[in-house]
Amino acid sequence: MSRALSITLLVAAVVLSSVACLYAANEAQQQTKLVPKKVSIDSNYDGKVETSEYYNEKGEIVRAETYSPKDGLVEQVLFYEKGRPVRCEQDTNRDGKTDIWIEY
Ligand SMILES: [Ca+2]
Repeated sequence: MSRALSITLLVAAVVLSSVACLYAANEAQQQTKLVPKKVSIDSNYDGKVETSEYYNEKGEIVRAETYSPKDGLVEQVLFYEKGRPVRCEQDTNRDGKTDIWIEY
């Protein structure tokens, strides 16, 4: 194998591996952009959602709603900032209006 051919093959290998790394890095970057906006949870497997969680574009949870198992109305909303709970609002008498506010 001539020296020129060896150098050409070496350069080609370096270029191909660089392209493969760039492609993998780009793909990983795109995967990190896939974050849920809403997650609905049926924790007791009865086919009805008890909790819905909402997320911002960074993938941080911003709100979680809990529904009454009797009528499906929202009975509690938990608000988050930077992934931590900061406030909770509860509707204990099912009139659709908050009657308990909790700050954390
Ligand atoms: Ca359920």
